[in-house]
Amino acid sequence: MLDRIITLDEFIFRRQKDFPFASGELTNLLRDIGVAAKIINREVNKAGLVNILGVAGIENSSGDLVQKLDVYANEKIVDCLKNSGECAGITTEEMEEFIALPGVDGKEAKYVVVCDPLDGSSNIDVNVSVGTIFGIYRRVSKIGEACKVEDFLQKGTALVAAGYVLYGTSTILVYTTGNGVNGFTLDPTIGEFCLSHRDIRIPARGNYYSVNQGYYLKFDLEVRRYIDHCSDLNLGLRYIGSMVSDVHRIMFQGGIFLYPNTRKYPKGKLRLLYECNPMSFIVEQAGGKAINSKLERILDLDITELHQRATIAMGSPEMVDDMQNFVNRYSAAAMV
Ligand code: FDP
Repeated sequence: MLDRIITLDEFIFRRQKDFPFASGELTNLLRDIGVAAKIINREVNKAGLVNILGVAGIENSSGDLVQKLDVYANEKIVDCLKNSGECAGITTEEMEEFIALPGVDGKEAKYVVVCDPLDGSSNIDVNVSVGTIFGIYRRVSKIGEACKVEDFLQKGTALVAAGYVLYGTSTILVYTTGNGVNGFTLDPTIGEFCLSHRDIRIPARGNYYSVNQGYYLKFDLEVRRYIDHCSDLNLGLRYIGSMVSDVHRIMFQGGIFLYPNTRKYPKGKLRLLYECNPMSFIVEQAGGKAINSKLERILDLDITELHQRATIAMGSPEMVDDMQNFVNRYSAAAMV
């Protein structure tokens, strides 16, 4: 039980004081992302009214053009970071190229942000949970000059902070700065994210596995055998089809989330920069594991393109180890 309400801003500020040389820039940046999350949350909550307010791409009754929510979420994140002055550049899953942001009031920023503004967006029209994922890197190019693509093409191990916001039955923001994972639930009555889940730890095992089993026949043999094993163990299948929601469940109840290669997506579907790396950083910080189908640690993968895809298996550490054993065993068998 928490004895009194601690807001996200207060928590971030307190944590800053734990780092003697912290300048407050990361603190401000995290706070700005929290503000963007509240704005997106407001719009996500109105999504069901879309038939009343107007259909995306068409003018609503007030004469405003109604936007698709993922486009809206992208704009809001970019706007919040543009005005913050703490961000040298941003790249998102929605944009072809990154944007370099100019300094504000003569101050040059040292961080860049990567973001999937609305993950699981195919779920919006049917009122199923969606999320926002973000990651923060320290730029590697010279501060004072426009940021470069190299600032974004950094391995997951270089992440300074990462988080996600889940717009579910309640809205929750979960983040890490590499020192544990904490969750904050939005209290709509006061408009604040309040500390609700301190030091989240993923259970070593869980009772569910999460994969799009509709693609079963398109998976490699070793993945199919692992899925059979999960079924043999009587594990339940849970697949929302929104990565943030599926991984969030695993953060608390344990389990494994898989998005392997398929014939349609030979390199995997999910994006390394916007989805796999930030979520893997969070999962590892909570005691979990995240690897790809070649059994490489996600956070160690080289990244050469902003929109690079990756395969992924993440979640409870012992379940990821099991999956690893299956891959080793059956891929060796396939080579004989
Ligand atoms: P979406 O396409 O709806 O945005 O990366 C996007 C993602 O959703 C993940 O959130 C989700 O886990 C996955 O794709 C769902 O893909 P499938 O429909 O192919 O299972």
